[in-house]
This record gives sequence, structure tokens and C-alpha cells, in this order.
Amino acid sequence: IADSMRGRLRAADLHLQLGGLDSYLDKLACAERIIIVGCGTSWHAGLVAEYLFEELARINVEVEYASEFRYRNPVIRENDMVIAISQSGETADTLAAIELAKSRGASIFGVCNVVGSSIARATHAGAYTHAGPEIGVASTKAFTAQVTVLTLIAIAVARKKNTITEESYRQLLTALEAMPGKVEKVFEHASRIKEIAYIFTYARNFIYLGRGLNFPVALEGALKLKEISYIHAEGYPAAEMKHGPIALIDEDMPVVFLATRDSSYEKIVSNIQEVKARKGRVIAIVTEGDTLIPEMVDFVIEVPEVHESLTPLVSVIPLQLLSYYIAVMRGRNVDQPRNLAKSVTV
Ligand code: F1P
Repeated sequence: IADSMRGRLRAADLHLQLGGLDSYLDKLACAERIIIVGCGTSWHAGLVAEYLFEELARINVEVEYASEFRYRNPVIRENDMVIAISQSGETADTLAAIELAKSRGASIFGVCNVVGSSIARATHAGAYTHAGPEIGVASTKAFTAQVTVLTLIAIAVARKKNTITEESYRQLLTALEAMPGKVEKVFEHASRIKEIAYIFTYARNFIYLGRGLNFPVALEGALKLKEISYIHAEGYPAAEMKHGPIALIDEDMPVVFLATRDSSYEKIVSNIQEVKARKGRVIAIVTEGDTLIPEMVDFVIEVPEVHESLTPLVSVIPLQLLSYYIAVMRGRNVDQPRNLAKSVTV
């Protein structure tokens, strides 16, 4: 993961790294709305991009499951841009969503991993993620590579639109360049994550909660667990909990909180209190050096401090590792989970 990021971040100038973005930067910067389409993990990467495009570039974004979008009668306006995200570049639903948007005059920008794939060819322009081949069926490094590329695009568009200051732009670039080292640091906690996986190997359900940029990470953590361990898992925005899922919490319910030190920190602390008051067993992903949350919860996994906009790139990794260890301990084939295809081409 760190290597694929390093490759993506080496050049000092963003334009040198994103190939096809050059010809589309103006279009993206002038877009009134960006519609992002994808499936599964790629859809989650799109949700991260939604937060970043809105926060940094002040563009209205809608993120659509390609599998729904293709069967709807969506409104697509002249100044809308579509971004299609796919690891394999062969997902039938995403390809059909692209064809539908094209037939209504939209310009499509692709974020794909596989060079020359059907989706890469169907889009008008694009940037490859260059994450290398995904050996397993479930996307892991593809997610971090997609988020890295989408973050670079959001920053480039924000700079073009002057919605971020030169100082913020430089800060983001410096923070990005430090990311491969930060990701490597997460792996230093692998043995702790393995111990936690051992304790929860036979759990029947899991809930994942996060706010802001960590909400899509919660969804992705739950999806990874479902895909490779076959444990039922749900991801929610932590603030949604009180609107229903809180009824599920008892001493048998493991709850994974994305609780890094960012602008949602205080709110997450009170969400953790709500779960602990109902005897939920909490595993919290916290920022290194946090002393408050470790006092409140049952298990903690630390991730290094990063720029807030880059949080998903470190916070997702403990969740991928947790799913991996639980699945291996349950005797699952993590590379070839049952019922799942690498490219869903029907
Ligand atoms: C989308 C996806 C993956 C998932 C599995 C099935 O694929 O839903 O996210 O892990 O492999 O397909 P893609 O369009 O990103 O290749």
C-alpha cells in the first residue's frame, strides 16, 4: 500500500502525476456538479471524494451506486461532470452507468486501476491509480490508491478554483508526501490487531461507526468484514446511531469506532459514551498519544496523526487488517471469498 502511494506521490507537481487530468482540470473546475459512480469499495472511495470536493473545491457532489444509477432516469445537466471509479475497470454496472451518462451528453472522467480496461476505454479522460494487481477479490490497496488519486484531483481542482490558499495547498502536499511512512507505521500495530481479532473471531455481528471522512471508512470496514469473513457487519454515520441502530447495542455487540483526533473528536467521544452506557464492547481506532478514549473503551488501535483531509488513508488500514485476521482465524479463503467475483461483469 505504501509503495503504491509512494509511486503516486513522487513528482512534486500534481499535474505530472495525474496524466489525463491536464485536459480535464478546467472542466472539473467549472463543473456545477460532479456525479460520482461506482460499486462496492469504489463507491466508498467516491464518498470520501464527495467530502473532499465539497470541502476543498466547494463543488456540489452526488455519489451514486452505479447499479442504481443505470436503471434510473437521472437528471444530467450540461455543466455536470461524471467521475467513474473502478478497480478492475470491467464492472458491468459502472460501465452501463457511464454509457447512460454519455448518451445524455455528460463528460466522463475515469479513475481505474487496470490500464486499457473497458471502463478506461469508455471514459473521455482519466487518471490511473497504478496500485498494481489486486491478488484478492476484495479491494484493499485499490481503495487507498483510489482515495489518494481522488484527493490529488480535489486538491488540483481547489487550487485551480482558488478555493484553498497557497499555504493550505503547500501544507496538503507536504502532508501527502509523508503518507507512505505513516501507512507503514500502522503495520507496526499488526500483532495487536491480531490479538483483537482472536478475541472476536466468533462474533456474529459487528457495527462500525464514524463521522465526516471516517463515515465512508466505517462503511468500508464493515464491507471488508462481510466480504472475507462472512460476519454480518453494518457501517453507519455515528450520529445516525440514535435514530435506530442503538437498539442493537448490548454486551454481545462489538462496535468499532473511528475515533481519530479531528474536528469530530468531541462528538465521537459522546457517541462512545452512549455505546458504553449500553454495555457495547468498543474497539476504537485512535490517534497516537490519545489518552482520553483508551480510558473509556475495551480495545484501542493507534494510527499516526495526519492532516485531517487524509485521515481515511490511515484509518482504513487497521480495519482491513482486522477483517483479514478474523477471516484467516475462521478458516476462510481471504483471496477467493465465496460468491464473489473479482470483476462483476453481469
Ligand atoms: C467493485 C466491487 C469491489 C468488491 C468486489 C466486487 O469492483 O464491488 O469493490 O471488492 O471485488 O466488485 P470495481 O468496479 O472497483 O472493480
